[in-house]
Amino acid sequence: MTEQTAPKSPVTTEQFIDEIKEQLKYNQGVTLEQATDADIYVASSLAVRRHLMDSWTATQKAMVEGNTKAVGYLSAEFLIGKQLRNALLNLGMLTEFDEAVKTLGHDPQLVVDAEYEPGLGNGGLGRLAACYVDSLASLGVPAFGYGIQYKYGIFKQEFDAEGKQVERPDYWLANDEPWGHIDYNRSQKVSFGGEVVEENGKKVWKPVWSVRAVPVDYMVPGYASGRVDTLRLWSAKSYDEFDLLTFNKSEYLDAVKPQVEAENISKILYPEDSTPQGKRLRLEQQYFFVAASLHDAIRVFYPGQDKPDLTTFPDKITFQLNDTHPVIGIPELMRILIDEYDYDWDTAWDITTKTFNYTCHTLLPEALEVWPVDLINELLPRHMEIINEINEHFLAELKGLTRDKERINRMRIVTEGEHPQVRMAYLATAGGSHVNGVAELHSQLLKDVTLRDFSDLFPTKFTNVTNGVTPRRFIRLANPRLSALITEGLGTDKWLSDLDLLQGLVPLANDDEFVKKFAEVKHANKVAFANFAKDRYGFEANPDTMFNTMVKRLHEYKRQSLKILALISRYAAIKNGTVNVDDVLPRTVFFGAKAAPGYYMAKLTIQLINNVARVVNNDPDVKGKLAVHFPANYNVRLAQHLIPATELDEQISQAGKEASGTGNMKFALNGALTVGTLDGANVEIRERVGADNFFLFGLTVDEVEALYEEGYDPAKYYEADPRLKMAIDMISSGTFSDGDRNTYAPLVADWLTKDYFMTLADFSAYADIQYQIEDLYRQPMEWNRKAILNVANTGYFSSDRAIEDYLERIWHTSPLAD
Ligand code: 26Y
Repeated sequence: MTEQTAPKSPVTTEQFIDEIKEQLKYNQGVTLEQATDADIYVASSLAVRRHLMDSWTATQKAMVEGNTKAVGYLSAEFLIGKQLRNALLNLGMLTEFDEAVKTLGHDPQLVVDAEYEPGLGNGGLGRLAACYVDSLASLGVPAFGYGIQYKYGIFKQEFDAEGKQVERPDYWLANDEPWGHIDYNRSQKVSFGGEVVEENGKKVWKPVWSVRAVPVDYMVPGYASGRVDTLRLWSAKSYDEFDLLTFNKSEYLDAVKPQVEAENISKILYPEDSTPQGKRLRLEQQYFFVAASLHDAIRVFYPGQDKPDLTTFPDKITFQLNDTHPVIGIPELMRILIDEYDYDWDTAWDITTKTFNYTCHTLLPEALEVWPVDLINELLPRHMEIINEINEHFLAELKGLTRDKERINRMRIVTEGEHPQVRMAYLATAGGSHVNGVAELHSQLLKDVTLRDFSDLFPTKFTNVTNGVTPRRFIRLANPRLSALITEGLGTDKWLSDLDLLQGLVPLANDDEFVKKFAEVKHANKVAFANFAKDRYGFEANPDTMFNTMVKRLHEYKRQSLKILALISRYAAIKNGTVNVDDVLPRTVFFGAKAAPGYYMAKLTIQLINNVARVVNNDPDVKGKLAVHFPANYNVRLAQHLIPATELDEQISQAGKEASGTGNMKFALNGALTVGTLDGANVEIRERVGADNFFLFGLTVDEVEALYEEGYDPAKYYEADPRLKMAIDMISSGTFSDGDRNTYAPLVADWLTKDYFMTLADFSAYADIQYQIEDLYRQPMEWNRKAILNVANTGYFSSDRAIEDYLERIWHTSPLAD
């Protein structure tokens, strides 16, 4: 990426004041005296949006007329976070905004706080999609993010009096939403159900119900690139016509039901993170947004053409499938080409396979989506025919490549048997040009294990693109103090568009003055977080203790249980005098995690963490030494506050289970040290920051495999390490359940008898490394030197670099010329 200095504001403060006033008057119809913080938020957002408009239309024009291929990022989730400050940053208007709002008598922070965060994603995959559209725009690559504007985003998490998770609906659209523009004039019709008939030797799909997909456009401003891309999120609206319906039967009500309920399609985000269930509505959602997006792209790139030459489609746009969720796009494009535009099979297949690429985000076999053939038949009968035909063609192709019948059978896209299913990951691999994993280790395991047969026969399809995160939101906006220090240290702010420049900080890790300034920044961030936490959550966090954080979805493989067991064991050791309280390094532990509503073990773990926090925080014996806080409803906003204040970050998943992780990158870039396993992108982070500057522990992938092979017995570890035994016994004795011995029995039973993710096997190594961590923390200069080296050496994990890798390895396209 060509480095850019910060953009210059298109307006003066005075002009911006006038623009805000104008919006208040002509859009909202309120006087300045009446205006609340929320009014000022809406007015300034609308004013800012206007400044993006010219670049947005220019970018689209250049895209359609230009000679560079666009990118279509198809994703069921975009966890974009709040928009206002990000837009201000990318336009160079942060200062003008602050000044204008103050002049108007409001507090800029309260105005920004009035924005309601859109929760249109579950976690890593959704946030990654948001970082990627940011980087596409910042690099000047023409792009569409295509997804769904869910009416209800990820549930709001609360905790009840017992510390259990309670889910509340997140009706974010009940608030003013100035960023999304609903474009009723560019809607698409998406149909479902019915049957396939033959007419004049041609297959014709006669669906029975339809839904209107209405685009809601969000502008995606590039940082200092002058380009603004589009995030187009589809919203489902009912048609009031029933003309499609063939209800000559008495089943009128049954027939119209899906039509009447069509708007349900975009009503709610599935709150699962990696355990797909065969849900009809989810398949409807997937087809809904993918079909609308493909038709939209044809409309955009072949305006006004009845019979466009779609053999050029792959030169116009390349579609990235963000996990298997949009994979139904492969048979849909085939259907469009064959049924709607009369192409023959081979031509259609050639266009389709050139158009799509697939990113896999998991290693857990149970997380790979499969759809029952019966369900697809019912909702999308023509697609099922096409999938069957793809399967037949693919099996024929395989026969030309290998004589190994078993292998061919393993690779079937449509399984055999009484309840046949479609394996979406296989369909994606067969139907696209490239398949990538999201970190080196993950991509290797995909090739060696998950998609091994495919990689053996189609080795050139497979590649890696290690994930990345946007430095604009996660350094500049989240951590202005560190940003200023980096700019001071490097003598330029160009690092925001070329994160490799952070390397220039390496020598400063030996400059005591700089290290002290860095330490001051971290401390100021801790104080700021403590204030935020007091204000927002009502708890006191002592900034003079180590801030130690574990934030991510709650999942057994991520092993929040390892963290809580180690914490309990430390607490127990103080309580029974095994450890002298004066020798304990004061530590404040923060958790943030949502559990899928139906995930029993995860929810029980949340309850345990909350109750450990309650007991520990109220115990005078450990006061000032150990505190645990679990703010509810971890989201992008909380991430932006907590990450800059964190000194020690936990990335402790079982090796071979976390595809990449992206929180790990955000923490390292903000100067936290990581305690972690050799999993996902941790491996690459450690390589780059240096083994001395990373706290590594735990089994490796190979050791995990070997242990499964020999027969894993967790009870052995419980007996062998008294620290572990003490912790588990303390839970069993009812310490964290008011004396009730049964509350956590299912967790304890699982640890002692199954422990699939080997928490117990890694416990001792994890408990041991705490001594190293604490020794280092007692030498603040040394700790901070290492923290600086983490910042300096992790520029690679910018999403700009990731997008450049996609451009080169997968998309084969480039930024628009000026
Ligand atoms: C099928 C449906 C229920 C579903 C919904 C969401 C399945 C999966 C997901 C989300 C998966 C996810 O967030 N995966 C994470 O993707 C990140 C970005 O690549 C990785 O860093 C992280 O390791 C991976 O768990």
